[in-house]
Amino acid sequence: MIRTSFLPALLVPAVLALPAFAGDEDQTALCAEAEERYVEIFGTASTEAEGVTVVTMYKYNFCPAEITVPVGTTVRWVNVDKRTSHSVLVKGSGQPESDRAFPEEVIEFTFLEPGPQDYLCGPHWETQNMIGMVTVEP
Ligand SMILES: [Cu+2]
Repeated sequence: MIRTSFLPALLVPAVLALPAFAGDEDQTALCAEAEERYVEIFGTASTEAEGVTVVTMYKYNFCPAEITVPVGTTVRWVNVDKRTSHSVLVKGSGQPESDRAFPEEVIEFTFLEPGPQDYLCGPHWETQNMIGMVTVEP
């Protein structure tokens, strides 16, 4: 009963928002593809990686592009592309850009400072807008 009464309220904003978020729809499909690649390579879902939060790098995107994690979390970026290499530069960290991760390779970074942390892929942020954000909660 409660569920049905909430349904109209949820539906209306979703329908209204649809044109503005067409890009997000593409992103969702792309990230689903990235996850399929991940499972092909590693044989498990990315959410099953132990002790880390996985973000895939695929077709010039980070998937998901925005995550929220508790302080002390290690993020593991996994390149599930077939050819392209990517890097990670966490802008506010004072750390240099990572080495390139080639297909099936990973980059890890542990977030010790709370707050929003922008990061980017060195070779592709400017031309392909390959950027992401980790919100670190205290
Ligand atoms: Cu890249």
